Amino acid sequence: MSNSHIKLLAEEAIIAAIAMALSYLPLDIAWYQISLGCLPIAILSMRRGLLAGLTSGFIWGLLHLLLGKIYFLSVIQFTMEYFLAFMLMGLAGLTSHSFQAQLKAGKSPYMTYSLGALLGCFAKYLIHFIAGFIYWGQYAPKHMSPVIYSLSVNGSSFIMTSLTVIVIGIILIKTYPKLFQVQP
Ligand code: 218
Repeated sequence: MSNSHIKLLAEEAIIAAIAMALSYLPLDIAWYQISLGCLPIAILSMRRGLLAGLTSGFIWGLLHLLLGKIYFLSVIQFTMEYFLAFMLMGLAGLTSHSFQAQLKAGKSPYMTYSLGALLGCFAKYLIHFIAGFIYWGQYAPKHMSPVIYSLSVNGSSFIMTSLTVIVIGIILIKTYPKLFQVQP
């Protein structure tokens, strides 16, 4: 393994650890949650690209298992929500190339960042939504269909998490753009 590979893997692991620490903040507000750990994964995905984002997201999910911070209803539910969903936050890296090009050219990268962040959050909460109506329906209020229940819980979590990741991310790009660029 080359030096740069080791550096990259260390970065992915550190970002996953920061995301995990943020998962402990009590951000289960009303019936929805803000998953603040999505922010460092989005930043790493912009900085290092799709594969790095997916890897770091996967480690973030793995840390939930190692630290026992999980809800286990079935093996498939668990695999979907703690490996697939967390990993898919790294899809934010799909816009990494354009983001880097815009930063370099001095063009505004905010829309590109926001689109990537939105994609990652959407994919993550789409998996939670699907797991939600298949496995979490028993927790729905009486007379509410599991699909509507899951849509309201995971749909609002998706909106609030995306807004948070986009707003704080844009502030960070404005104030500290170096965070989003690998230094030579
Ligand atoms: C309706 C419903 N309730 C709960 C869950 C489980 N869920 C939702 C979002 C995020 C996470 C990961 C840990 O924060 C989990 C386990 C669901 N999918 N649907």
